[in-house]
This record gives sequence, C-alpha cells and structure tokens, in this order.
Amino acid sequence: MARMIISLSAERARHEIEGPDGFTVLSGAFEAHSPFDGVVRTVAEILPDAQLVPQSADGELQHVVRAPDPARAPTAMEARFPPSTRHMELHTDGAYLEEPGVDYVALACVGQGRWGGATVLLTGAALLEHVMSVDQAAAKRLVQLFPFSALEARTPDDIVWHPVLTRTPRGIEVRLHRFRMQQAFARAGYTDDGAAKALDIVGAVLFEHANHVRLRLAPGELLVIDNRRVLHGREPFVDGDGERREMVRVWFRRRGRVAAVPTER
Ligand SMILES: O=C(O)CCC(=O)C(=O)O
Repeated sequence: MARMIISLSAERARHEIEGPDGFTVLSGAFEAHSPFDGVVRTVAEILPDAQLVPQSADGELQHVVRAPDPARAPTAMEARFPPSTRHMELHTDGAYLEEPGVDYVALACVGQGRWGGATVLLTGAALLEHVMSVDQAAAKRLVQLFPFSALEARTPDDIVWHPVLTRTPRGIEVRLHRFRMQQAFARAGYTDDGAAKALDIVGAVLFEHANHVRLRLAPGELLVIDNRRVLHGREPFVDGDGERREMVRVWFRRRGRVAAVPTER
C-alpha cells in the first residue's frame, strides 16, 4: 500500500522539489523500523538521478538527529557533533564541502517530541529579497566568495570558498552555515567588514520568522528539500515519556553533477 501512494505522488513530489518551493512532504514513504531503506527507495523513485552522499569520513549514509541520551553510547557522528535539543539556525547541509556537495536533504520523521521541534524553511530567493530590502550593499556582498570551515578543520587549507548566493538557471542557489563561516573567518585570519556585516544582516533575516515556511512533521512523514535553493532549520524541542523526536537525515547528490567552481576570492 505504501508503495502505491508513493508511485502516484512521485511526479507531483518531483515538481514540488524542482518548483519555487523547493521541497515536498510525503506520507507512507518509509516504515518506522527501517526508515533509511524507505527513504532511499522513495527518493530513487522521485529523483532517479540522485545518489547517496556519505555524511562523514567514516562513510555514514544516515544520521539520526535526536536528543542527547546519557544511557546510549554515542555514534561516531554524535561524538563529533554532540546532539542537542536546541534551536538550529537556518542553514544548508554540507556547506563546508568542496563541490559537488549535497543536492537534496531527506528528513524522515520517525518520532516527534512533546513540544516544539518544528522544521523551518526559507528559500535563497526569499533570503536575497529580504537582505535587499534592508541593505543593498550586503546583498551584493553575498554573491561574492565567503570562507566555510568544517568543524574538524585544523588548518586554513581546510577552508572552502563559495558565494552565499548564486544566480543560476534554476533560480537563486544558497550556501549558508553562519557558525561554520564565522569559524572560518577566525581560522583563516580573514577580516572583511563588508562580509561580516552582510552575515549579521543575514542573521537578523533568519531570526525574523514572518516569511518562513514552518511545519511540524508528523511521525511517518518524509521531507525532501532542495538543499541548493532552500535553507532548513528547526525550533527547539522537549521530549516526553514515549514522545521522542527522531529524524533520520539522508543526503543525496545528482549523479554526474558538475559544479561551477568559483575561482576568485
Ligand atoms: O532536527 C532537524 O529537524 C533538522 C536538523 C538539521 O537541520 C540538520 O541535521 O541539518
């Protein structure tokens, strides 16, 4: 039954992901006991040229986003990125990766907490529009290169340079992770008042929730996001007895994607 629901909606889902909203939400796409398998099967049906992208040097193909639990041994990924129940600012995944990065992020909602935990989305086009309305110079700075740093980076060579906003035939592409960018500023000894101010304005826009899409996924729902054009984040959450928020995150890339690699700094 679940398979039939997916087949009927695959084309609509593809249109939604590739359309101006840049995301879709599906039901019946996975079973709670094996979410990863369902996510892979469903995404292959919607986006046939998508392939899995490892999320760590250890080759982990899925990451479970959930509250910290002292009774459970942390996974390798959790040891590096300790889980939290806090607010997660709007960002794109893999922002610090060399091209080709992450084209699609799938979040399978296996469980929701007692309170909070809504997912927040904002398109790069909407971000550009908001920043333009506040400060045109900042908007212009965002199409130039910024440094991004992986959390594990040890040397300035680990820094990747990329614009925050890029005009493409598909629309405005966005790459953003303010924490990793500010960290890169420090690591590279990079000072640029215009860039720092542009990032501060971006932060203010991200904080302003009026124009964001906000959805609280229900257990069993699958969100697929165009990670090139849409930022995602989440509101803080609190688990209850038997109400545990659990999102299985899987990354995909379009097969044969060739990136326009920026050459200027
Ligand atoms: O907790 C969530 O819903 C999403 C977490 C997130 O933004 C991420 O893992 O990149």
